[in-house]
Amino acid sequence: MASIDVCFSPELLHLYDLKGKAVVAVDILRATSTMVTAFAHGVANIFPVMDLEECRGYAAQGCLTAAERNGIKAEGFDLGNSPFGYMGGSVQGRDIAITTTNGTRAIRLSEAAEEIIVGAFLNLQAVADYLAALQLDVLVVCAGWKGQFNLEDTLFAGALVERLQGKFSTENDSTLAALYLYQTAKADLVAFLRQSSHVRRLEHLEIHKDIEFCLRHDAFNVLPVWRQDRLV
Ligand code: 3SL
Repeated sequence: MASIDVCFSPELLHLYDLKGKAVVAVDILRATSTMVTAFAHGVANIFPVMDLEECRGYAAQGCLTAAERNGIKAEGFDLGNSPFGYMGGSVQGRDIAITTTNGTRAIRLSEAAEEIIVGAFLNLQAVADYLAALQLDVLVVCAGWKGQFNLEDTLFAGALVERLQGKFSTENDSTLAALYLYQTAKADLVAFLRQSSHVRRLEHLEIHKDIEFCLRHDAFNVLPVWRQDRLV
């Protein structure tokens, strides 16, 4: 039986062998939730990049550019990192280059994997179904915050483990920790996360509705997958 494991921060990726594995990259608040929302609203391709300058350069090839640093839209870019910025129809059929503080980094640092898919609560069942069919060993790569552990990405990992129980071996300590955390919190994730550092950080920026939106389960049946240099 294939296994599912959880890497709590991209800084811990050097401890894992990604070869032959499926990585689920996750940054619940908000990068991967925003990417899933963008695909659900008709975006064609997403180029996740690590650096502001590189991102800016994609404008020359017709991409919309999106950038966030420390929770705020970076100046001079078309879009920020709020899922609501990707809903109006203005992104339909477009390619987007995006860089965020942690989420795009988690994706790019996972490139040695056999498959990279982008996960969020918003597409949780689509992720679970894809992995169940694929039957590769899975590593959930939590974006965390500047190298440190965070609660919201770990909760997503736990939710995914819960959906894959019986289909994957779930016996690693990190996998069990994520599962138990999710089972403790799932009755009211918004309340549970009120004390988390990133929710407090974002609340200073008054983006309550982003937080509540990003915690919705199964809103979209889309699955962003990494192909060569982009998510499709
Ligand atoms: O760190 C990231 O990649 C972002 O998702 C952070 S924020 O939610 O936009 O503040």
